[in-house]
Amino acid sequence: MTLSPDQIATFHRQGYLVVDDVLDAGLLARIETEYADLLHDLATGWGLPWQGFFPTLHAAHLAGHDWFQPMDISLPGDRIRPDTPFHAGPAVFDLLTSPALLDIAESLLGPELTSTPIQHVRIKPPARDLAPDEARAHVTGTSWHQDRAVAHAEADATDMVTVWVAMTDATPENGCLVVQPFEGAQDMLPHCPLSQTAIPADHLRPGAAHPLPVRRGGVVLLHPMVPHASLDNRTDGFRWSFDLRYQKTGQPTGRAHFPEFIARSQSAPEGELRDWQVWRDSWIDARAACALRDHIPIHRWTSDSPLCA
Ligand SMILES: O=C(O)CCC(=O)C(=O)O
Ligand SMILES: [Fe+2]
Repeated sequence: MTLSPDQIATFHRQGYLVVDDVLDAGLLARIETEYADLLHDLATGWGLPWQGFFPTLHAAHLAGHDWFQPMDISLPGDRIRPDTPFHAGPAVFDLLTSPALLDIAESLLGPELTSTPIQHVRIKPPARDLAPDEARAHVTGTSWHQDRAVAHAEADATDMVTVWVAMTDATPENGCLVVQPFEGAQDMLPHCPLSQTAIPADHLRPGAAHPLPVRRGGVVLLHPMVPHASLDNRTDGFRWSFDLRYQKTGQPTGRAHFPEFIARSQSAPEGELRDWQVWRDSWIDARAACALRDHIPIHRWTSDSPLCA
């Protein structure tokens, strides 16, 4: 799905764009099946009966199992071990390389597209079931930030877009995204390493937060400089999304210790990655390399700024 000139202009003016009905039902179903198979195996290991995807995930969560990292499509920002689990399967690879998403990314970035390794799944349980100290932005609400700010500074000039994919309807009740729309040029704001890396409230415009509900199969596009957060999930169900990122090939991703790949190339199509197992193996290799070296912080912010007191 190509973006119209109006949509492209709106994206640059606001810093975000909601696009409905992007992904076809077949791909969504294959992703669900892949995640159900994954959770089925995890549940077997934990001695939990299979009750269907969300009920089993709920039971695993209440029983205190670490279900998030084995389901994520990236390695963690903290210490990586030789056996840190993650998920890289064929249906997720089909999502990363889906023509529908690449056409959107090409509309904004041109025809030489790299899939960046800054990508996650977020399957968020009801907030009432979270531990009081749960801080992970992949499990609970996400604090205000700019995506530019949570990559390394070497990528500050990279042409990049975040593509946030709704696997379930996202609503203000279940924890959809909220943005602070651009009002002219947007600087990088300070971020503080609080329980999450977050923009201090006095650097945000009061009352500017704008919720972005989107139906299953739709996407939200975020400019790397747009401040955004997500709401708490105040429903009884799970809120499921993926956030993926595409950029112009040849620029730094801002997370060089994780693997990127060429998702589309007009000039050299033979360089496009087409084999999901090669993609999975690139993450396995990155894990082995990271496990052997000192931990690499995933962003630049430290708590000694006066703003963070
Ligand atoms: O889904 C969320 O909670 C936050 C997502 C986000 O910050 C992003 O996609 O960049
Ligand atoms: Fe973000």
